[in-house]
Amino acid sequence: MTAKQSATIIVNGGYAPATVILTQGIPAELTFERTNDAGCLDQVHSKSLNFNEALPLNEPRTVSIDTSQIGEFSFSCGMDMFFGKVVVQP
Ligand SMILES: [Cu+2]
Repeated sequence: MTAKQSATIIVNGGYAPATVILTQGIPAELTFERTNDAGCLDQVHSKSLNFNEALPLNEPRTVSIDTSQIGEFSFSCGMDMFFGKVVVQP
């Protein structure tokens, strides 16, 4: 059994990938790496996933994701223009 799951999201005019699939109950980390200076993507936040991070250019930032509940949880840029989501499945 995997002890941990992680994913890296490249922030470059949007989120790539924009959807991350995680397995319920396994501790998870998401790393955001902003590689482009455009727009308001210098911040990423999610109310449902309980994080709010500044993303300095080319400085990866990692957040922990609660995978205790199944569902879809969105995150977005500081101005809620660009969206991505985490899908937690059984
Ligand atoms: Cu934005």
